[in-house]
Amino acid sequence: MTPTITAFESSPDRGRGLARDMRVRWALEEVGQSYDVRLLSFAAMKRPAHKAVHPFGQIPTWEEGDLSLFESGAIVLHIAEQHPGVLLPKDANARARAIAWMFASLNTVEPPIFDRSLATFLEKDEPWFEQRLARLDSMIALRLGDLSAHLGDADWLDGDFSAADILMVTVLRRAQAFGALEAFPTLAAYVARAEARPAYQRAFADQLAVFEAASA
Ligand code: GTB
Repeated sequence: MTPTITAFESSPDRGRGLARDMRVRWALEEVGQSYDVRLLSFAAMKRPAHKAVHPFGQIPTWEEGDLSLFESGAIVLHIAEQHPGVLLPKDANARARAIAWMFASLNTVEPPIFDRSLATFLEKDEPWFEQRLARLDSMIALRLGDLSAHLGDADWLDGDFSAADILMVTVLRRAQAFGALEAFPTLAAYVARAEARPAYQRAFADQLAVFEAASA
């Protein structure tokens, strides 16, 4: 059965692949699974029909047969589990480590990066904005410094390319959009290596085509 995911009808990122459907599209391309996309306006996301699938009225979601899922990390994990050995190692310990990196991407690295993006358009008129920005920037630099040290000369986070790299790279691309990778060439090279993957490029082209069609 072909799964259906949801995405923005017209992404506010103007086709830069920064919304979280990108990580789901990329995972699907890596495992060679075709999929359908249901595009949603902001209004449609908040309607009961979509909130029955996503309790918080957001994208992305996943529907396949009688399974519906929300949370991009859970969806990427589900895709990886359906294709053993492609996006998660078969070895139990290596698999556990890859899953730890999936959580690290979403729980440890993404929060200050996402908060900074949000702050720059929701809080920029607040009197404490500059202090908040400085605090977020230093937290981001701390996380990126440790991540860069972990990566070192390795191509991927832990052995072979995995679902963890999909999540981490999509998080880092968000940081790259505001220049935070300039001080971390190891991470910029890691992102470039991932972006060179054919599966990434197909996913990127597909989400860009949605934006271009919407703005034509
Ligand atoms: N934790 C959830 C997950 O990982 O799936 C978070 C989902 C989420 O934040 N979805 C966002 C959404 O639906 C889209 S991705 N927002 C609409 C709403 O909450 O009403 C976040 C996003 C939005 C825009 C950009 N951008 O323009 O650059 C980047 C990322």
